[in-house]
Amino acid sequence: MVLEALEREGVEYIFGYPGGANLPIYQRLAGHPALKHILVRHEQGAAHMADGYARACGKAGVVFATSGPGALNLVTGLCTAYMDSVPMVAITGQVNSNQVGRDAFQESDVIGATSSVTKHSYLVTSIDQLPRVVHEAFHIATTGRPGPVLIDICKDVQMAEAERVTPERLEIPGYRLNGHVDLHDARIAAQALAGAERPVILAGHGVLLSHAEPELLKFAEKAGVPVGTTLLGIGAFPVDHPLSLHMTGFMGTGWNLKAVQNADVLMFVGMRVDDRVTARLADFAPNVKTFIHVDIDGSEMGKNVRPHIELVADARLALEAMASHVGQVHPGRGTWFAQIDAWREEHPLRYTRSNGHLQPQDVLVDMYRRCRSEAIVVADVGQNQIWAALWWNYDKPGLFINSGGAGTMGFALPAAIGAKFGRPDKAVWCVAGEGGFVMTSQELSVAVEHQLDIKIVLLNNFSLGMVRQFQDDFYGGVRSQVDLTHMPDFVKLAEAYGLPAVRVDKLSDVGPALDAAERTRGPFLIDFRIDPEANVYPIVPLGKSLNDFWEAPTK
Ligand SMILES: Cc1ncc(C[n+]2csc(CCOP(=O)(O)OP(=O)(O)O)c2C)c(N)n1
Repeated sequence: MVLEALEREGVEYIFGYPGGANLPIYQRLAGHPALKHILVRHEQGAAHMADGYARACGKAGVVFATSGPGALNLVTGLCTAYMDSVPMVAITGQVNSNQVGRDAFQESDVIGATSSVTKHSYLVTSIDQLPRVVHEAFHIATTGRPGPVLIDICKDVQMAEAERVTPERLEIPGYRLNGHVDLHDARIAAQALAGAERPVILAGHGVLLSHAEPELLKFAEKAGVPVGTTLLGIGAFPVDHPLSLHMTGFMGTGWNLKAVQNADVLMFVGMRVDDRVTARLADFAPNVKTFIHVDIDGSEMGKNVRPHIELVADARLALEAMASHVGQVHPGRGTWFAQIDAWREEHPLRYTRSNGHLQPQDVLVDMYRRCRSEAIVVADVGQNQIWAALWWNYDKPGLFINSGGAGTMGFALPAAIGAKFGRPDKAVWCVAGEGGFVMTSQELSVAVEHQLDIKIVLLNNFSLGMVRQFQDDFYGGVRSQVDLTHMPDFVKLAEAYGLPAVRVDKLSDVGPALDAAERTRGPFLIDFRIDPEANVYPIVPLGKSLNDFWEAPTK
């Protein structure tokens, strides 16, 4: 019943790992050839693969794990998906229903351990609940604000027999979807932005999830409003568009932060306005008279910044409604654009080029030039993530995948593998620091086993770079436990797993190494040994306001 329900949901891939408590399901897998099972090397890898798959192709990612340690290994991956609103269905095996709560072998309270990082969860103790809960889980995971749903199925239920009764309609008590846009509020919001002297829109992941990019572009152009994105919202608005403010937040561009801090009307769309966006909340956007918030999740309204106008709605529908009610655009708009241009000139993105070391930007700019706005780039967490976010003019949606909310090191490699399964037609590049890479590097076996065409770009700075930078910049230069000089030889490591790899430590070798990666079919790894002192800029010092951002040194 479980596997048939997955087939009916159109599932193609399951990322999973077997064990005692889910063996009955695994025994039937061979009878369902439409379901392709990818055997991971660690359950965390399965969750990130399902996550990368879902982000790349838009369908829910599916995960299998056994009870106890198997299921608990999913927690970080579930949290990563939950924080970034990624649709996922995780099906875990549980001990027999009459053994629950009796410390049976490999028993753990998986529902309890995961309830704060799942959108919903089910403990299935009776065959009568199947296959209904599987269909409900997909419905909940993929509708409204998407998220992971966990189904914990007792082993005796997996072995029970019953007549299959597929529900014709899903009725989930308390689960209401808001498909309605309040046109009055949409008009007021549109007119507030169009009529403002210094308006700004910030767009988040919700714009990508609702495929609202064309509506956002149309509204912004019609109302003449500059648009910035969050880290997760990258791709929601073309970075090379004249109205683009690029990335916002505490590692955002200088001209974006200046615009936000001087705006008089500010709209958030499809985002939760977290501390990474606001920095010191008391000083956030102090000149704004009207905050507007558009989000499908009503619980986001006023969670961090209280809006004057709320639109609890799907971003695409809301922006579409707003675009037809723009009205008069403020005559002083040209002055606002000129001011933003001046800030762009005054605070450009820049980096040190001539200290004899390979710079991460040297690598990324060449890599991105080859991607030609077509490849999917999956970044890990840390400095590599922010460099990968800032050093390319993303002009299309869905090409940048990263763990923005949870900031999960170890995300990139398995998520890149999942992304490649989800979008086999796309080139997939994985960008990671060596610290995060080794957290899930066992999944290289999966890439090799399936000869996945993914290119792994290690930005190896011999340290936990982002933490090292924080210690240098904000903790008086006291470096504590950030040294990663004792790491494997990554070329040999790759060879041990069965994929080709090269090491690069000078600029002239960057191009040839990327050429080799592009020429090679299947996985390829490049260990770029970059400047160990390279830092991420701009950056807002911890606890400070967006006004206080630091820029890269000029030399
Ligand atoms: C699982 C996990 N543990 C710890 C952290 C805290 N953390 C954030 S960035 C970072 C350093 C990452 O180092 P590396 O992977 O080498 O990337 P770099 O910053 O050097 O690019 C750490 C330890 C985290 N985000 N995730």
